[in-house]
Amino acid sequence: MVAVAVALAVTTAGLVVDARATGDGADPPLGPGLVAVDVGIHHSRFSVERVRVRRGTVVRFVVTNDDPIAHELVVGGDDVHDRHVSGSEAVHPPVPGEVSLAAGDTGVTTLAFDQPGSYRFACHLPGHLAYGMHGEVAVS
Ligand SMILES: [Cu+2]
Repeated sequence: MVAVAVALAVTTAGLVVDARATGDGADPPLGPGLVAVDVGIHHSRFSVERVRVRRGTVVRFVVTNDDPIAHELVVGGDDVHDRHVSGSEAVHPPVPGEVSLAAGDTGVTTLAFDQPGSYRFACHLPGHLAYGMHGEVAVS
């Protein structure tokens, strides 16, 4: 099932936790509430493999593309990725959970995770997913 996507007007008021936290490993899961997760892209790899959050967490993905080529970050359930795997959407409008990144660009996308489960983030530009540009958001 798809995560319920909620577009939010994200403010910089002190709601965002340490942007380097991912809730992975020994860290407790992030949330609930609004959290920020920094995701770097370098040599067509995401710097983050797994993000763990509690249900009811709104994740603000701050994505920095260090590469000299374009990338994207699309996050959601299987239905979201099925729609993108054909690559028919070359550039993403401001849809929650989807951001396109030109070379050297930084972008932000925000998605609410209201249901427990395993969601994925990926870059669906041709060949990038197969190269390994994907990760998981685990919602407990
Ligand atoms: Cu890519």
